[in-house]
Amino acid sequence: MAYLYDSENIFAKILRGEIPNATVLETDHTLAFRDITPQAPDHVLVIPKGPYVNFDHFAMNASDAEILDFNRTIGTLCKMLKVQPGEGGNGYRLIANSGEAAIQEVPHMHMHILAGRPLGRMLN
Ligand code: DGP
Repeated sequence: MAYLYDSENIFAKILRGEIPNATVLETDHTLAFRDITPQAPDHVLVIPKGPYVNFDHFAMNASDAEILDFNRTIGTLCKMLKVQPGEGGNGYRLIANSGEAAIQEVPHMHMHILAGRPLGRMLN
């Protein structure tokens, strides 16, 4: 499977600083920022800085350091957003839309973190 990365996608522009964003957390390999059309009180997008189209492209091609950094960043964000019971939260949901069937809008790998309201059932 060949992955064709479009370097003009909106998240690539955010990474190059061409479009502003509300950054929540930045690390060596990962950027997390608020979604422009939030679906929950906390709606954060987490993206690798590398040019990966979707989750499987990232999972199969990113370095161990990039993958560890990405996962740790999500863990850190969960703490920052206080999503856990005992910290005032009530849980969260992670979503990585990949491809047409999932209606992936932006072709740069991203994980949504949704929290801050009851999220309902996931599948329909
Ligand atoms: P997806 O369907 O998984 O590809 O969702 C892409 C998300 O990206 C969608 O929730 C809206 C968000 N988004 C699109 N353009 C921008 C932007 O310019 N800035 C920010 N912060 N979010 C954006």
